[in-house]
Parts: sequence; C-alpha cells; structure tokens
Amino acid sequence: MLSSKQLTFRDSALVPIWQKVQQGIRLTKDDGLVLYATNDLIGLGRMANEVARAKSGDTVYFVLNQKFEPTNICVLSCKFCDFAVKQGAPDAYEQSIEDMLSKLNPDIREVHITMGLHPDWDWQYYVDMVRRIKEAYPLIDVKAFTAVEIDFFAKKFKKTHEQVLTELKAAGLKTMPGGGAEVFSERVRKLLFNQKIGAKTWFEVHKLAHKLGIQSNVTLLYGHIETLEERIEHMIKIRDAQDETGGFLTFIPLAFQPGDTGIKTRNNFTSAIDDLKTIAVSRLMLDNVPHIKAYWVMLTAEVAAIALNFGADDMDGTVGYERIAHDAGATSPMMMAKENLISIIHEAGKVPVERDVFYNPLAIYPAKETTIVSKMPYLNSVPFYSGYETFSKDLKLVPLVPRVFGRFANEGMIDAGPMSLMDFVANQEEFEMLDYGVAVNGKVYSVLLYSHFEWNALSGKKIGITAESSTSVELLRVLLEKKYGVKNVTFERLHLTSSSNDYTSFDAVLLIGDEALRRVKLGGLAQFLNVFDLAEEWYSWKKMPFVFAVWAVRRSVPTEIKNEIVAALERSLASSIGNYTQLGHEHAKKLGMTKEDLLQYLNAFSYTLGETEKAALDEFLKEQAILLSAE
Ligand code: V47
Repeated sequence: MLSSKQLTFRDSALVPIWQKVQQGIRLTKDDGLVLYATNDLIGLGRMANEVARAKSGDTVYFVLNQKFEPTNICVLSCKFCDFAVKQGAPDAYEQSIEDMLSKLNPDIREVHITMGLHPDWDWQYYVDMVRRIKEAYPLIDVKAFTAVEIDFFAKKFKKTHEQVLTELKAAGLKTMPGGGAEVFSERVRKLLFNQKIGAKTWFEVHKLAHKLGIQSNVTLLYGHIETLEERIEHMIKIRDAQDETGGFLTFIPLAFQPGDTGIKTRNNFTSAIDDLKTIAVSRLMLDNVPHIKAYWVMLTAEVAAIALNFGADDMDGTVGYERIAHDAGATSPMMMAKENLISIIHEAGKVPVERDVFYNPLAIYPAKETTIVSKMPYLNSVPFYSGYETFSKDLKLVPLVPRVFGRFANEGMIDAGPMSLMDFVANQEEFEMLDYGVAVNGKVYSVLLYSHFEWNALSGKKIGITAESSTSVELLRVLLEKKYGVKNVTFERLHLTSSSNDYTSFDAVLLIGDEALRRVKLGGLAQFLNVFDLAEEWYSWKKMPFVFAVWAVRRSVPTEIKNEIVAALERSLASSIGNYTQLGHEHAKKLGMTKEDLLQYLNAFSYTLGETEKAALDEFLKEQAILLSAE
C-alpha cells in the first residue's frame, strides 16, 4: 500500500486512478490522458503530492551548483534552440577551462556542463574539463554531457560510446544530465531536430552509462508542437528503461521557452496549469523514478514553488540565479540564492535538504517551529510510518539512512526517529529513548556476514564493513572477540554506492539493510562459502533479542510534540501489524522479495521495547563497553 490517505475528488474519473496508485498498480497511457484531461487540478496535485511524500517524506532537495555552457558554437541547427550559433557568428563564444575554474568555490557541490557541438575542439579538452574541475575541487561532483554530446564525441573521435563514457568516468565524471531527450517521438524529431539523435540512441547511451556505474537524469521538452499523447508515451518509455537499469535519478520536465525560435506553439508559452499538470502527471506515471525536479529557471520561481505541492521534490539549485546576480554586480550571489531557495521551500511547507549529485543529504534547513523526524528508508521500518499522514503540520519527515541520521542528530539538524543503537549511545545527553525500536529475537535476515572462513578462522583477516551503520559493526566486533575469541581482525569501510565495491579483496564482508536483502535474493555473494546472520549469532549466545535501533527524541522537543510523535507511532504500528504484505509490497518488489519472504522478514521484528528488549540492550552495551575498555 503506497498510501492509505483518503482523498476526495471533484472529478470522479480520478477515483479509480487513485485506487490504482494506492495499491501500487501501474498507470496506463489512458490513465495518463485522463489525468491531463481533468479540470480537478487540486485533486491531481494531491495525488502526486502523496506519492512524492511516500518517496521523499516532506523533503525538497536542492544543490549548490554551477551550470557551464562552455560554448554556444554548434554543428547542429535544431529549430527549437535559441542558444546555438555557427562558428564566426558575432555572438559566438568559447570558454576556457581556467575561466570555468575561476567561477567555482568550495561551497559548490555540483557542476553541470552541457554545450554546443563544437566543430574543432579536441577530445582531450573535454576530458581535461572534467579532470581539472575534479582536481581543483574534489568535493564537486561533475554532471556533464548529454547523450547527444556523448554520441557526437564517439563519431568525431572514432570511439565507441563505451570508450567515451569510460574515459570520462576515469577523469571524474559522476553523472550525466538529462538533456537532449526532447520528446521521444519520431514525428516531433523530424520536424524540430532532425539532425539530432532520436530515442533509440539516447536510451542506448544512458543504459550503457548506467551499466558502467554512471547514473543520469532524463528530461522532457514540452509545450511546443508535441501532443499530450506523445508526452505520456515519452514517460512510459522512461519507465520501461528504468525497469531495466534503475539508473535514472530524476525526471525534469522542461517548459519550452519560445524566444526567437519562430516555433508556433499552441499558447505562446506554457500555462502554469499545464506546468503543474506535467509535474503531477509525471510523478504519477513514473512510479520507479526517485525524484521529480521543478526546474525553476524555465518554470519561473513562482510556478516551481507551487510544483513542490504537485509532486516535485527537487528544485535543482543555485544555477542561473548566480548568473543573473553576477550580471547585476552582486558579490555574494550564491548565499542569496541559497537563502532564496530555502525560503521558497519553507513557504511550500516542505523541508529544504541540501544534497549532492546523488541525492545524499548534506544539510537540513528546517523552518522555525518545525520538528524534523527521520524516515528510515529500510523495509524493516515501513511499519513506523503508515500513520504519519495525520501528523500535525509542524512535524516533518525526512528520509535518512542511519549513518546520516546519526551525524545530523549530532549536528542538531534532526529531532526524532529510529536511531541506530550506537548513535543513540553517542547522543544520549541530547536525546531520550522512547519505548519503540527495531528488535529481533533470532534471525534478522538483513545483517549478514559473508565469509570465506568459519568464525574462529577469521583471526588476522580483513573484513569489509558496511558504510551504513555502526551498530551492526559493533555487534560483529563483540561476536568476534567475546563470543569466538577472535582477535586482530582488520576492518575496512566499503563504499556507500554498492556498485563501486569490489568484494574480492576481502576475507569477509558485512552487509546490512536493504542491501543485504537484495544480495540474498541475488543468491548472496556467490564466492563466499558462509553466510552468518548476526542477530541469530547473538541469540544463540545470549538467548536474548538484539536491539538494532531505538526511537529517540531530542530532549528539547516540547512535550506535546513528543506526545504527538508517540501517538503517530502507536497509530502506525496498530494499523501495520497484520497488514505487512500490503504495506511492504512496493518496497519488497523492488528488492525482488516474494510475499512469503516479506512476511517472514517483517514478522521477525518487534517494534516496541519492553523489559526483555531493554535488558538485552544493556547486556550488549556491557559487552561492548568491556571490549572498548580493553582496547
Ligand atoms: O536538451 C533547449 C532544452 C535542455 C530550449 O539533468 C530548451 O539536472 C526550453 O537538459 N526552451 C538542456 N528548453 C537543459 C537540461 C537540464 C536542465 C536542468 C537540469 C538538468 C539535469 C538538465 O534544454 C536541452 C533542451 O531540451 N532546451 N532549448 C528552449 N527554447
């Protein structure tokens, strides 16, 4: 069940569509057309907003970014484009890498590069562009080159797409922007951009990039000569590709700006209603794309602000604003732009979360008087949140993996949530424990040590450990040293992005959460002989449950808000118990789990902490403290 929220509609045609969405049933092309046809704009927006909340809580992401368009000289002449010019044209420009570097500063986290297809620049120039930015600013993620540019490089420099992408990745390319997609319709392509690659090549390049570990975005250029049917078909093509690779991060509808293109559009420029509908329809159609971006540069800041309640959960970033401010002579445009974005997001009743290119949260900027609750994105935490729709308007949910929650709790950016046990121990002065948590009496299925060796042969060996949480790592240390007497084990952190991990260099690896569940379904990490379930190991030793996380609330949160959190938890758990298959269905499907797997998994947990759980918690902390003091 994606959302149990009861919505009322003025247009009865929306009722069956909302039922489908709630049950996680995919929308068809006809459904998409019904959504576009409705006059019940508010009903449409509410549905999309609920879907966005199920995915991202109350979060709206933004990034401190800088867009570069290093040249407008282009060998193509697409009718819809006002940007490109021919070489020698009076307004043609070429930007040097030095100039690009001079526009960057250490606060920036994303650089977005896209440009005209230049007839003369050599291959090394493009590679150097990425490499030198990365060298000068290691924290900046480079999002560069559309599929159109990648295909152009391949043809011009006689390389395969794979060679082009591999060399750029080696230089530091992290993701690809979603441009050049335009509308995946041959009819439109022939009329507006017949020299440009079509859907087939565009998807080939992106799917290949995903295979090579480069995630990407995808756009739709709408509001010119395309039909509504072509827009929906465009979205369905994206959904199909995403089913195959899972590599798209965000979908960005780009509202066409007619400028001097001479293109006869239906209504000159897109209406706010059309913009909001397109955001909402895309949120509802693209059930497998994590984010929808309200690109305020093209939508206008006003429409983008409303779009945040119509299914968009991302505002791009400081881009553009910086250019405008720079032209106007401002000295600190970035800070102004950032504050502007934050206040737009506050006004929309959402929580601004600064992110990197992969949507890893870097900072939260809550509005005054709001209490931020962490939404653990793991399957085992789904039962905590089914009642959150009835939270008061001042309680906001932000999805955070345990590692980030721990850090943010420490930095004062978050007020409550299911905290990894070790993080709770580290933050006890600021946080108090509620009688809720994630405990398991026996197997947990999702905290697994894959090992070439039996426990007692792990002495002197190297173990790759999850970067996600420290509690499972501490449990592993306690089991190794106190249960099995194994010493001198070297621990090495695994990368956060699982695709970057090479497990062959380890004697054993510890995986947790959804990552561990996904691996089990893939047959585990095939080369390892043994798979140990750490909670089962603890149970067979102590005959006690293991408590992985405890609900904790910042001590400074007013009592009535604490009570509200407890009430929401009670409500959620009461409606969740016995309803696991429906609740976790969507999530489990993504992990490749059957209904039986799901039931077995969720039934293993207890979510309230009674005397037994608290005694078990003390026992573990005692073992761990003895171990720490011996070090
Ligand atoms: O591909 C060109 C579009 C795109 C016009 O990936 C026009 O995060 C409107 O893709 N009116 C480039 N649009 C921009 C782009 C983008 C933007 C923001 C974020 C991301 C991302 C990607 O701009 C082109 C084309 O579809 N475009 N001309 C025009 N007159």
